[in-house]
Amino acid sequence: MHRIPMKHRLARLAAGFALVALFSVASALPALARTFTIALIPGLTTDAFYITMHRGAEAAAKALGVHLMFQGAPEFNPTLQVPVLDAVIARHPDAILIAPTDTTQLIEPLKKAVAAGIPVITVDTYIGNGHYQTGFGNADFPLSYIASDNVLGGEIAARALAQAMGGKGKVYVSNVKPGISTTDQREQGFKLEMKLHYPHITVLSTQFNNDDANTAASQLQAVLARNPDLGGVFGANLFSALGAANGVKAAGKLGKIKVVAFDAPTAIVGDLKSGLVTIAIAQHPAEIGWFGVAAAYAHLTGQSIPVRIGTGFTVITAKNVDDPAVKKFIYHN
Ligand code: T6T
Repeated sequence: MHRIPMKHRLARLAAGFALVALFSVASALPALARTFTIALIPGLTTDAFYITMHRGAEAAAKALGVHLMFQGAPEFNPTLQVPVLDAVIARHPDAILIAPTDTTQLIEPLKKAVAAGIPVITVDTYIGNGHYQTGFGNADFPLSYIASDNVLGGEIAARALAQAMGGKGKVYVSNVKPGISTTDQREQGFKLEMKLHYPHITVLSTQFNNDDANTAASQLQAVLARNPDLGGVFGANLFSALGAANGVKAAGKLGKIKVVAFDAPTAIVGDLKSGLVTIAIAQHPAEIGWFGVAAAYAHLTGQSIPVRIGTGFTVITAKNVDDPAVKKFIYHN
């Protein structure tokens, strides 16, 4: 057998090592490429809706090898959100995902992000009229809007409440405050549906609770004092719904005043089972977060992205709340 001299064998071995080393460097190259940082600024940090959205965003960030920054204010309030946004811009992430807490007050602050070269995508809520990349208006600059169809959500709520009330009676909307795209649209969809299809339902004045469940509960009592025949209430977001439901319970009107809830925190499960709440309209916040990160990543890597990504609802009742396919849409802290 032909024997290779030791000297040559060592030389071959060295060449082999060099090749392996080269390949490992080459395969490590993508890992050496810069990791994108994407910031997610929620409406507020302590709301199960945004906590669940954060979880979805984290899942996408992990899958894509992105660093996710989560910074927010403790309350749903533009005065508190703008300084958070400014601080995030100063850290210069590669993209910003934000749930703007006001349709007009966040326009100028977000322009600063664009001026700093940071692309903006809005999640859950929008600025301006929510029509982006149209070439007109002063708020069309975000690249995409990823959210539920909130007008449709309001329509679903109206139908459910009207049906629960046998198509007649007095109702009102328990809402956060004007100027928030999501909750404004839910109220709009609710009122339109009632007007078009339920002529025997009277919609009383909206009560604004500033995202405070205790305020929503006392407002229920006050509306009831003025309207002893009150038949239903639509809680247009998590705190409005929980508060309205608590108000109904405290007034001893369980089952008499029907409650339709937007959003699905864990507390809603008991309220559905006890009959306090007729339906809860769960949004898919994890999906919003996931697609938010995916869209930002796609943009950062040179892909074009949809200007609007619509996420769905899951309508939860006492009957289906234990079904795992439904239960998974309950928000978690
Ligand atoms: O309903 C959600 C969100 O969609 C809305 O914009 C603000 O309120 C919630 O976060 C629930 O509290």
